[in-house]
This record gives sequence, structure tokens and C-alpha cells, in this order.
Amino acid sequence: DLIVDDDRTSITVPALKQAILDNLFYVVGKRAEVATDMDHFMALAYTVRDRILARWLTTKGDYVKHHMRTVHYLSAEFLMGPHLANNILNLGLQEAVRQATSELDLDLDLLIKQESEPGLGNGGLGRLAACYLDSLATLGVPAMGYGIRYEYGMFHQTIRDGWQVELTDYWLRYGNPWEIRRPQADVEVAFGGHTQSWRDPFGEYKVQWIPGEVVKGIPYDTPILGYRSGVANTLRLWRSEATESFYFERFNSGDYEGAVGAKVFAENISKVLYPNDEEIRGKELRLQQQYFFTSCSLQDMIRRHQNAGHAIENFHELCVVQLNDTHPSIGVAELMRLLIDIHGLGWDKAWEITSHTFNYTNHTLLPEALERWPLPMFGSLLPRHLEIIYEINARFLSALRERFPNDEDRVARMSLIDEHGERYVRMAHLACVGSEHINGVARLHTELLKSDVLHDFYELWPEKFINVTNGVTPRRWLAVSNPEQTELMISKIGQDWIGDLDRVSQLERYAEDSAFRADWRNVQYAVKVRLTQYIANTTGIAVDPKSMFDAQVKRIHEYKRQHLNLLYILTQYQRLKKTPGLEIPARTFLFGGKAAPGYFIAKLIIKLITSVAEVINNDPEVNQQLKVVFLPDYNVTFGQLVYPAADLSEQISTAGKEASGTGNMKFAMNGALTIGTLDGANIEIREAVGHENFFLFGLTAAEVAAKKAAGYHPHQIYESNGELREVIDSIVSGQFSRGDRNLFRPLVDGLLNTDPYLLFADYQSYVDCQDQVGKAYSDQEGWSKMSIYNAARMGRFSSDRSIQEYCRNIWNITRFGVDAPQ
Ligand code: 26V
Repeated sequence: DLIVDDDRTSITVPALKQAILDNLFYVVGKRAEVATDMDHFMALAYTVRDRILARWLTTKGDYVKHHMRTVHYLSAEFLMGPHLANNILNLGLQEAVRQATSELDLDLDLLIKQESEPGLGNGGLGRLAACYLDSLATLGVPAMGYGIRYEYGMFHQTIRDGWQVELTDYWLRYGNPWEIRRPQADVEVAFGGHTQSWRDPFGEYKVQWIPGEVVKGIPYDTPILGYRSGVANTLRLWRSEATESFYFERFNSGDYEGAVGAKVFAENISKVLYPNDEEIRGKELRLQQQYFFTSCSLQDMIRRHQNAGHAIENFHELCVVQLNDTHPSIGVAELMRLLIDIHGLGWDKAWEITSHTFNYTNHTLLPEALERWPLPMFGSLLPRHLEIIYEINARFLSALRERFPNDEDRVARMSLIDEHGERYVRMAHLACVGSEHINGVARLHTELLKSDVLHDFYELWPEKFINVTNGVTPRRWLAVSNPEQTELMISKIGQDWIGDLDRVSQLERYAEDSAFRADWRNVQYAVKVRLTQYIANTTGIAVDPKSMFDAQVKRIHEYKRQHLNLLYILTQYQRLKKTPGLEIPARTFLFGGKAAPGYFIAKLIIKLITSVAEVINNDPEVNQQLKVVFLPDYNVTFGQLVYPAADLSEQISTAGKEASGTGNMKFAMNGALTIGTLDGANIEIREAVGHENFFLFGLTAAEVAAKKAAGYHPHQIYESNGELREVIDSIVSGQFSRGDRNLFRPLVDGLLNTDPYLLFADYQSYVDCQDQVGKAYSDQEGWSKMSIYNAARMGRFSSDRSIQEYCRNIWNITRFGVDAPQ
């Protein structure tokens, strides 16, 4: 009953052409003669959307009809990237659309570039959610993504005088052709006020929450296509609006300021994405956002569950929730509230349902990133939830005391309330207590959760802990972004690997085929030329596509150590200045990434990169061998350009700090070699591709911990390492700051005195390893072999594999695809 090809949605070339012209006229409202590239993009997007709708509505209907257990992925961020090219691929319309647009004299690649990406995420966590939606739909898993429709997404970055400057991201300016507003499915969310309790006629204790404010959540739905699966799942994002009643009540009683205030309060909630890596603690609007989208989503789930004819008592049998970090963990208390206060269940039944509904993914071990809310603020915004949390805590702690008698230290450590000094609600503890499973995102990360950050919870409930190593979608990150390599691969091993990445292993045998290696290099060169042109257009810097492209693109953070990369660049610079004509292979160092607006040292790292780039790129003694480029405004769209073009991938975080990394996987799939530490998923990537095809350096996580415990003295390393000393001295000398000896002092002093991320401890190991990389690159045949082995052994790192593990080990979902009940 899947009708996708009627008069209106036929996929023949003539029908596509007619549809583009019709949509241009009837939806965009333009004649072809005056239409802009943006108008043509919109017309094409609507043409593609029309061909998604039948799949979408059929999928929805099937899930209801077959009573399928459904995954609800709750995430404050979805970093989707542009939809058009991905949807065309997943529909299997690449050739037809190219033909249709070309017959209309339209440049398809130019139209694709018109789409402004929905940047509704910061980085790894938000992009992971997007890859997982792709895989869920591809595998035919009944699933829905729930989040916030921020009006302003991740800020845009420009560089002025070498410094980052932030600009707002009004991504909805030209309209969003992919979303459908569904005002009939709105819900109400309350804030503030107080609670009242009483005994009902049967003696039952009842509580009513009298809120201070009520806002409305309106869902906006975007279809998420599976790769040639015929399935389209839904991403449902909530927008906050004022409720008419609250607004008008105040207005009519003459309280105009109150009315306007209520409207501002409501509309602010979904206004802007918080840039993370910043001190979020104590930002009340952030807590409002988290509660808003979590409450909207849970109410929506319950309504849909009941509308499908199911009893509330069976909620957890049909609905499973994945908490993407602690951001939606207030959901544990909210589901309890909804079940008890609204649906009339008793505590025990409500807890049985709740604790079998939620699962929690942890994405970071950094202590400053663990969410805690000041208790007074929490209590005034969510008074009923605080009561519920106290009750959950009382029951949890009394069970804990039974299990571990006379261990009040443990009780204090594990309590949902932090009582050392100022009191806080600990969101990770709430998530752990309320969840059936807790998972880390790479093997090492999960082990460190168990031994460190969540050790007490692991001792109490070892069976809850499970690892699911991250993955990325080969559709967007290979087939869409690297058509040149994809075409070469298809010519040798067919195209099944796009939907089943384990099959790329068939590429292995071509590593030993010199003709194939030559083709592989030609493809790589063509892709690098593409990036070279983009760099010239955006920065004016001329780079040589024959040089090694050495790339580090990710958020700017001290633990990711962009400045360690810089120390090597400066080391090479000093060597070349000392020994003119020194033989080293030409290298282009590419950086991209945003610093949180309030993170001064990260911004100073950007300034140092751009300052070093200016000096090196303009120094004729070295600029044939070294180039440094900082590419502004790194985002998904730009990632799609840089991952395919890189020869070397920098994954150089301090061991134990990067939970997984996912850029590491995108690079390797595209044939880049990795220089990296034994951190996050690097460890598993190195195992998969073979130790001989990976450039390893640096301390292990255990060595890092031991070094810190023993007392780490970076200044001694500075004193005893001549090359390092010269590099550091050159930064302080003002050589890269037009004589200003103070500019980089905060950065350098931090390294000399504390160096919390152990750059100096890893410096020599990194430099030696980078020198080995240079030697290896000089042997192009050897390099190509390693590159092919990398690409061919990345099957495990498809997000399809990750999602299969979630289905099997966490969600208990065994039926894949609506047409294939097992
Ligand atoms: C948040 C914050 C907030 C306050 C200050 C410091 C700080 C540092 C990092 C973060 C990010 C936390 C969430 C996140 O994006 N984690 C990333 O998740 C990816 C997907 O699992 C994973 O690959 C990355 O290693 C991890 O950093």
C-alpha cells in the first residue's frame, strides 16, 4: 500500500521537470525568467518533498497499525546539516534529478549550495543524533526524534583581525521547505507557581500544581528518509508560543505589561541554542528549554499511545526513550508527574513504568560539563518536580542504606541532591536512577564511566552499564560528500556498501593493486582541488593541492589540543628557518572550529592559529613547504568539503578526555590516515585499520592519571627540551603578535605553570610521530595502501552498527522494517 508514484509525484525526468516548474510558480510564486538560485532551490526542495510525503504518511500509519515498539530519541540538539542532497540520495533520485535540472538549464550543485543548514547543535552530540536518525530510518526502526526548533541556531563565526567574532544564525530567513507545522498537535507546558496537597474522599494523598506561567509547544515535523528503505521517520521539533488564554486574561484585565511579559517569556524559550563549553550552570532559560521540550515530548508520546488505543499502564511496553545526555533527564520526574498527577496512577506503578522507559547516554567525563541546577532556582521553576525528586531520592537512599549499611559517605556521594555547600540537583544521578540502561560512547569512555565518574552507580547496578561505540552515517559522510571516491568504489565493488558498510571490506584487495592505487590518488587529488578552490574563494590563500592536507576540524577546546598541533607547526618553522632548504614534504595545515563565546583561552587559540598563519604564509623562506589555514565558520556543510580532502586527520586529545570523537571516523572512511592518541574511539579505529596503518603517539589515559597524581611539572619539560623551549620563547617574543609580548601570555603561562591537558608531556612523542608521518607521505605508494586499508576497514564505524547495538542491547527492538515482521 505504498503509493509513491502518482500523477503528481512521478519520478520520470519529464515529470520532475514539470514539478520543478509547477512548484516554482505555485509555491514559490515566481516565473522562471526572474527566479533566483534560491527560488530554484526552493522549487526543487518542494519537488523532492512531494516525493517523500507518501512514504512518510504510510510509515506513520504502519507503526500504529502494527503496534510497534517505538524509540523516542530526546535530544536538545540535532545538527542535521542540509537536507536536499541527502534526500535525493536516499530516494534514489540522483540521476533523474541531475538530468531534469540540467534539461532546465539549472546547475544542481549550485542549487544544493543555496540551502542554509539547520545548525541546531554545537558539535559531536548534536551531529550524533542526526546520524542516528538516518540509521534508524535506514534500518526501518520505528523511531521519532524530539527536540527544540531554535529560531537561532549555532552562531556564525567570522574572523576579524585574527579573532573570532560571532554573528547570529537566523536560519529560517528564506523559509524551511522541509518542515510542516502541526498546530493541532500542540501541548501546554507550565512553569513556576506552587503546589497544593490534600486528601481525596478515599484518603488518597493528592497534589495539584498551580503554575505561574503556561506556554504552548507547537510541533514542527521534518521527514527523515531511510536510505532506499521506503521508510520516512519523523523529527519533531517544538516551538514555544504564548497561550491565547494567559495572554488575553492579563490583557483584558488591563495588565498590558504582564501580557507582554508573558508573551516574551513564552517566545524566549525556543529562541536560541546555547553554545556549550560555556558555563551553563545557573542559566535559568536553559533549564526552561530542557523542561519545555521534554514535557512537550512526553505529553505527545502519551497522547499518541492512548490515541492508538493502548492503556497508560502499558506505556513502557510500546515506548522507549533515549536521553541524549542529561539535557532531557528532567523527563524522569516529568513522566512520574504526568502518570501520578494527570493520569491518576499510584507511585509504584508510575515508577515501574518510568524506570522501564528511560535510558541514558553519557557523552562527556569533563567535570565542568556535568549538569547541576541550583536548588532554589530549580524549586521556583519546577516546584512539583522538586517534590517528586525528593521522593525518588528518599526511596533511592533508603534502598542504598540497606545495601550498604553504615556508609553515609556513599549516600552523600550518590544522592540526587548535592549538599556540599550550595545545594544542587544532580541531573546525571537523576538519569542513572531513572534509567534501565546507562551507556558510554566508546569502549574506553564506558570503562572510565564505570571506574570513575559513575563508579558508585556501577557498584550498585553493574547490569545497567553498557558500551555502544559511536558511528557515523556513510550516506552523508561518504556517498553525498565524496562523490568522486564513491564512484570509484562503486566501479569496483558495487554500491551495496552504502546501505551495509561492512561490505567496504571488499575494497581491501585493491590496496595491493597499483593501477587502483593510481586511480585512488587521482580521485584524492581532484577532491583536494575542490577544497583548494573553496579556500582561495573564502580566504584568498593559495594552497597547493599536491601538498599534504593535514586537518583538524572540531570545536576549539583545550582538551582537544589544537595548540599542540600549533607547537609542531612552529617546531617545523624553526627548523626551516635554521636550515633553509631542509627536505620536508609540503604540508597544508587546515584548522576549523568555533570557540564558545565566553571561553577566552579557546578564542586566544584561534588568534594564535591565525597569527602563526599570517607569519608563515607570508614568509617566502618557508611558504613553499608550510601553509596554515584557519577556515571560518566550520559547520556540517563545510565538513562535507573537508573530510574527503584530508590526507591526515588530527585526533590528538589528551587521553581520557574525548569521549569518542566522530570526526575521526568521517576522515578515515574517506581514506585519511589518523595521527592520534589512545583516546575515545581512536583506540577502536586503530584496532580495526591495523596498528601499521595508524600514527600513534602520547600517554595513555592511565599514564595521564598517574602523571597527574605523581605531580606534573611542565616547566621542567620546557627547561630540558631545546626545541620546545625555542617554540615557546618565539610565541612570547612577540614574533607572531607584531611585537606584543603580552598577547599570548595567558595561554603560555597556563602551559608553563599547570598545563592541565599535558601538551608538554606529549610534545616530543607528537613531534617524532609527525616526523614519521612526513616520511611516510614521501612514499606515495605506501601511503595509498594505508589509505585504502583505512577506508576498507571502517565498516564497524557506520552508525547502522551502533543503532543495531542499541536495538539489541538497550531498546529490545527486534522487528526491523514494517514489511518484515520476523
Ligand atoms: C560541554 C561542556 C559544557 C560546559 C563546559 C565544558 C564542556 C565541554 C564539552 C561539552 C560537550 C558535551 C557533549 C558533547 O558534545 N560530547 C561529545 O559527544 C560526541 C558524541 O558522543 C563524542 O563523540 C565527543 O567525544 C563528545 O565530546
